[in-house]
Amino acid sequence: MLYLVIFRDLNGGNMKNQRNILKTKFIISILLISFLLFFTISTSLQVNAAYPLQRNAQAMAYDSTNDRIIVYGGETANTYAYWIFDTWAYDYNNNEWTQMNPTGIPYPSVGAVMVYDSDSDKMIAFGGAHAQYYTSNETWIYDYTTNTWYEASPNNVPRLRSGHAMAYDSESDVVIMFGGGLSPNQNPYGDSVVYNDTWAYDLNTDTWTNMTPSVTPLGRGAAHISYDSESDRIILFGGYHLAGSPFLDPTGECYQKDTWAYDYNTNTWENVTPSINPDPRVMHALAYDSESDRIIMFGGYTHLNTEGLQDETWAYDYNNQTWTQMNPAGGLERILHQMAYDSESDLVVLFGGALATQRNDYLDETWVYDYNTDNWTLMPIPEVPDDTNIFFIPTIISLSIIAIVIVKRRRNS
Ligand SMILES: [Ca+2]
Ligand SMILES: [Ca+2]
Ligand SMILES: [Ca+2]
Ligand SMILES: [Ca+2]
Repeated sequence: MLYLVIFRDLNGGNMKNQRNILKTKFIISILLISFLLFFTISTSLQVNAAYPLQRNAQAMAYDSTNDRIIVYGGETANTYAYWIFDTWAYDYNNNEWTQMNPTGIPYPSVGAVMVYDSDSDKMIAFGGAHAQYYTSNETWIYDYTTNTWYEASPNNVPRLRSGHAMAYDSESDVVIMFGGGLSPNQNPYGDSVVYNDTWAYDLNTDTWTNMTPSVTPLGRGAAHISYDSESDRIILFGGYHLAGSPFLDPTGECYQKDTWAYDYNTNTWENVTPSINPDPRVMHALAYDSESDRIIMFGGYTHLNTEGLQDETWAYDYNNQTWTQMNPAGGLERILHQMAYDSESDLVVLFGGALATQRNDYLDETWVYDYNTDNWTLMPIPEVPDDTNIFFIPTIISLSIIAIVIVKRRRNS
């Protein structure tokens, strides 16, 4: 409406000033059109997507206060140029992804691990890589309610790493981190050293503590841990022990199939020895279904399978120390995906991952797993929100006006 008001005022001029008026109209129209086009394009780029880009090695966790799955970063193609730094929130109840465009953006993008601190209602992310040759030991905090990322400044920080594992012990209100590694050039895709250190982070005091338990699992990267709240134990499975890319192990000896349970209260790792073990694997994901009291494990990579990629679903019960292979419909094999348990909906949500070891076939699918019915469901692709193109009509109107102005100007000259 602004340009209509301006044009009405300008029309008060006499015939002498007609050319100047037309010139002014022309300039104003150009300015308005440029602004609207710019706004339309930039707005579309930000919100046009109804769901996140395909990716792997992203960070993901469930915010139980707000009933949202939060996803941050990752890589959307297999080169450093395609690392992404966006934050998304997924609401399973409405199958709705929202791009958050938060204040503050963490630098670590690929391989940062994020967990939800339910006591503080904050996401806590650690490590990962900024870019080629820059592995991180930064601690970043995300608050969904204020839509803000900020970097914490703890005094005592763990070494630089990626490929580590993290989980939140809600009974003790601490984040537990185990292992990971670092390559000499800080390339996140293959480690030359792997760690076996256990750390605890307390957000309330902004303190990392090296726990130095007397017995620890073998050092490893690409493992996963998850917290069993009923038993108050952190459960670890898999990972690779030897340095180097996990894809380059010809014998598979570095792949682990041991199950460990960590109790923060006693600072004790227990080597659980279930009678049945899943095959050794790396780059899988774990999530704890608190309603069913089971750790759910899905996917990953193992040399024992000729194709390498796994589509197995397993459930671990710490109380009985048993792994049970589930039998849902298959075909979702992948690596470097992430999973989080939506406790309000009683479902494990899976997002992203890759379909090839060269990570050249990336996924943008959202799946949910219901342990009670042993069923994976592919969520329908969400539609682009209707209000995305709210600037489309004003742009068309502006284009029409400028066309009329140009025609009039030519007739009058
Ligand atoms: Ca505890
Ligand atoms: Ca349990
Ligand atoms: Ca359940
Ligand atoms: Ca939900």
